[in-house]
Amino acid sequence: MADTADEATTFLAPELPATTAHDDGPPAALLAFMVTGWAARTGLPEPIDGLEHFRARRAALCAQFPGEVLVVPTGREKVRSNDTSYRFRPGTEFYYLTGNHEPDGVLVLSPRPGGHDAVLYVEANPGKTDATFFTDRVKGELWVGPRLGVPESAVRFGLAAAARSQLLDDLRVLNREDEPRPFRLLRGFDAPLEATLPAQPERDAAFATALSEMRLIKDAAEVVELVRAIDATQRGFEDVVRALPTSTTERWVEGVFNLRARVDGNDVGYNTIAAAGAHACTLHWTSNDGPLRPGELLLLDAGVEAHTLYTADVTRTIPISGRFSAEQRAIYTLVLEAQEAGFAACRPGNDFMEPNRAAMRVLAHGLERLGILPMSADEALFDTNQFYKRYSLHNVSHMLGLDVHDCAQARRETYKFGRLAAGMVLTVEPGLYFQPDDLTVPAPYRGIGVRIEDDVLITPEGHRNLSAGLPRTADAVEAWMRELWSK
Ligand SMILES: [Mn+2]
Repeated sequence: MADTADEATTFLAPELPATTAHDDGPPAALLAFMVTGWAARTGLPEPIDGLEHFRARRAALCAQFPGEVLVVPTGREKVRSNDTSYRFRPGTEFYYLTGNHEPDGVLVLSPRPGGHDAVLYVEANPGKTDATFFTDRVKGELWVGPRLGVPESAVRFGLAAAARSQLLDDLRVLNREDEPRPFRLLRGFDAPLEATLPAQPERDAAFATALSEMRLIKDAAEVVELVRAIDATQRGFEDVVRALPTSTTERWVEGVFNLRARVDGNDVGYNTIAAAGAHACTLHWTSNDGPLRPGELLLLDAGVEAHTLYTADVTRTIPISGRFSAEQRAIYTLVLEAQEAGFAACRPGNDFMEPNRAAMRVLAHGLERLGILPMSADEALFDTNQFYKRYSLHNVSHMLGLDVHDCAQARRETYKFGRLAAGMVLTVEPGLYFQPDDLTVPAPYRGIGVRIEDDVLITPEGHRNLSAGLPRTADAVEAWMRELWSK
């Protein structure tokens, strides 16, 4: 990182420590020199693609809350250590309604007769005649690149824009004591803003729920972006297979996949799970610090997040040396059969949980057939037993979209106990995991973990597997690896 003169203590955000230990402020003469002699900025940016989709989403939200002020912040940069931050990722709800990627923004929808006015509050770009461009290492243009600015944001995102520094005054005007207006705030993103508004947990939770539930059905533009993320993810999986003969660690696998995510998308949608051997039995193994051993399986659960922040969520379990052993193949084939049963239950009108029930029936009977289940499948499936879960551990579906576990604030009656409908996108991801120390499992199967995960769009006729470009059967996986290795 750059490490030159600044006046850090004056301009740093309060949550960041000063850097005066290694960095003194610039002399006044230098500052006066720095703010002169710059060409004027010219021109306005192009509007983002699909403005009409963002506008339609705002209108759909406002229609649910007539007469109320709606406040949706995107969040702020978070400190990783000392004075360095995590890479910023916009708040899902804010992005869904605006298309804006910058930190610190707040969308305010305020009621007027017949609807709402939208104002996007953004960090202003003071330009290079203001010394902060040079002295503010958190927001200064010379440190982190230019902010879009207020008039530019209005054009780019197709709505009225104002400086973030005006936000609190404007909210006070909207919320006058003699004429208070009901308002809703999306909490959890912007602590300084939250501190200025009275707590109203139930009303704000209902607002978060509405924002989650409106994302249950994806519009056409969202499906296009999910397909884009999934296609990039497929390329990432191919990269990993190509690199496998010379890869020796899980960390290498993670790096290969994540390179693709950063090149073809914004980032990974969640921390890559590169789990070799018995690590696959840890559901969210993200340390990825183990070796790759010939003869073992590699479970890769990874997704590219597109530039538009929609993410894929795909898992393949592949034999590191290119061929499944007999035991590995038996378990793999059973998980695949369970996934097929799950797919078959993916159609409009079915319960959200029906793919799960279908997959679990297949798993339980298959485990009985293989002599792994220490009781009958019927006994294991009995609702008050659910013994099969010792080996299957998790349900097979969750919604997918801007968040990998999308629509998480939706009510149970609309999500888990709701019905599938055309336009929903969900995963189908059965798995079997035999812990290496599980004495109920025959020894040859211990330490085997298999998950197969695809991303499915519910269509009026049934479903479409959006990640069908990656092979799924054991034979097809082996053939795919051979083919990639022969090139
Ligand atoms: Mn998943």
